[in-house]
Amino acid sequence: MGLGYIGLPTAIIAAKHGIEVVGVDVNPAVVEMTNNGKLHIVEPGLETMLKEVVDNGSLRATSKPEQCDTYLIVVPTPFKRDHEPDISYVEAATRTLIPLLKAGDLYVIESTSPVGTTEKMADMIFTARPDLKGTLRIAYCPERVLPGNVIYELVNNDRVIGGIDQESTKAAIDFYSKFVEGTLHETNCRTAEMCKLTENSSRDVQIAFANELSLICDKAGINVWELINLANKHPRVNILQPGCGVGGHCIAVDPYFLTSAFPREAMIIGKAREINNYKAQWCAEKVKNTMLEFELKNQRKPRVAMMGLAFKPNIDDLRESPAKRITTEVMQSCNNADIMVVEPNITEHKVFKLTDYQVAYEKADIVVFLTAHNQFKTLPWTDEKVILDFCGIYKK
Ligand code: SAJ
Repeated sequence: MGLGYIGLPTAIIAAKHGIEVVGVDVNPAVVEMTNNGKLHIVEPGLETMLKEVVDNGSLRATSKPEQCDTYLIVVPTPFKRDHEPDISYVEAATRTLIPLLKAGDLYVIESTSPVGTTEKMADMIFTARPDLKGTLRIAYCPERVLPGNVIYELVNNDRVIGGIDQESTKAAIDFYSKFVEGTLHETNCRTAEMCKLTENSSRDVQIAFANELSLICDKAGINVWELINLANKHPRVNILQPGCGVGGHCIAVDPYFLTSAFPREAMIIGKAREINNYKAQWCAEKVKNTMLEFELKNQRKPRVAMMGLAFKPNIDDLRESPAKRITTEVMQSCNNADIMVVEPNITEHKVFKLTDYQVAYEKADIVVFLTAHNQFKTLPWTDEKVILDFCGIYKK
């Protein structure tokens, strides 16, 4: 249920391993493209596999769920304005399945969800279908694949599998063992839900620590890249890399599932979110101040290259990207300054006019590195330009 960044690769991999898969999505374009063997997401090597499983009939996409034996809920769980988690897609998908469920079926939620969601869905199902009590297996199994490496990680990553009871956990283990070679770790559904939130919140906190160091070092006149490199020489220290903020649909989102459910207890987790969001504002201010200083010194407005829009290096995904937010803010704050926008991983953008990265670098007086794309690392450092390196291109 859901053929997005996770659901579609999961459907394809399961079909590749001999499981007959019906892929359900509310978006008719996704259904049509999938049945035509065309990917609607970017994932290396996946389209060949899609064509294979569609051609041999082991994967079929449709907009209406059909009676199966195992149901995976892989729909989005965004959050609302005030960072309240929104599980309405999980509820809606579950509701459409209730009439189809039969004794012995397996129902698994994969979507990142607030602690307690699986039990909530179990209550909803058993209230509508008391006949299924004790025979329907219900579990939670989060995914942890890295976009761009999904095929390998879906098969090889360990998985955490938590049922509402022992039989459910076992049934889910039996299912995933058909295509997962990583170790399948048994637990209960609340712990499995919490594990996903813990993994991503821990990363957000670690990144916040690195970003906080970058603020301190900027004020202290210390090269933060050199500092972190030296501190990490300690055998048990592993400080992550500062950036221009934290983007994407995961690390920047999942911690709110904990701060909204446990506002008094999730203190570091909440503060880390504030720091990572503040870092993007701090970068935007830095760019604007640097532009003003240039104008005062040179009696003309600077030509500025904003290098990178994607939310992390070497991908084309701009979702929740701090680089995009910073670029927008800088462009809005300085009329008729010459701002060149660079993103080598996309060819066009409906809002930004894109400039080739080498052309922008040559023409710019101020070069702002926002996303550490590999192409940028080939650009030579020069004292002729003002370089703001927020993502460690040169580590100077
Ligand atoms: N970032 C930094 N400094 C770092 C590392 C990352 O600023 O040292 C930034 C990145 O630029 C990006 C954001 O953090 O804006 C998130 O980057 P990421 O490398 O965590 O990538 P995601 O969000 O695509 O993937 C994460 C992964 N989770 C963990 O590493 C714990 C992935 O395994 C999860 O499956 C994914 O979230 C998810 O779907 O939950």
